[in-house]
Amino acid sequence: MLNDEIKGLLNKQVNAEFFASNIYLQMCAWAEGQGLDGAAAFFRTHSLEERGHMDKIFNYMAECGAAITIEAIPQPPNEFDNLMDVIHAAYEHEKKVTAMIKKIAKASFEAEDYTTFNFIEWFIAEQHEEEVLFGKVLSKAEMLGFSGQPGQSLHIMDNYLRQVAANH
Ligand code: OFO
Repeated sequence: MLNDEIKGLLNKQVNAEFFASNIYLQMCAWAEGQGLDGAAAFFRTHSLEERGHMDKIFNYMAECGAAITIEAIPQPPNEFDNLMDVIHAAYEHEKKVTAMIKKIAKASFEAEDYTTFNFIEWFIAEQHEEEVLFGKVLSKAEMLGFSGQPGQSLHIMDNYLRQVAANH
């Protein structure tokens, strides 16, 4: 049985994962428009992953008999200066999600709701993985001296993101 605070936080997270999925889908669309196939594949894969996160929380709430409300999802940002700008925005977004997940962990621990605490641990590990992933992409960009401008490093970054998408 979930308490009201945890129900509220989980419901908020369901909607936040939808939003995250749309953010990455919009980034995918932006990359497609720039002819960056590798980046598009990377963000598409990520968009689907976020949709999977939404499903996971949705199912948990349904199993617990908690009411779920799907809310209006805000429009994601759709204007970016360049690929570097997109990568930074994605990394910042993941950090925000990590803070939300930690809030659920804290609330469930404090409420001695160890079932939810155990459930949300998967997301803590997942957020760590995602922050590491985006951190690696940023390090790669730095290593290449990539500023986001057209040129050989843009081509290398696009290919790198294609490989990451294929192996993730
Ligand atoms: Fe990017 O992990 Fe869910 O939101």
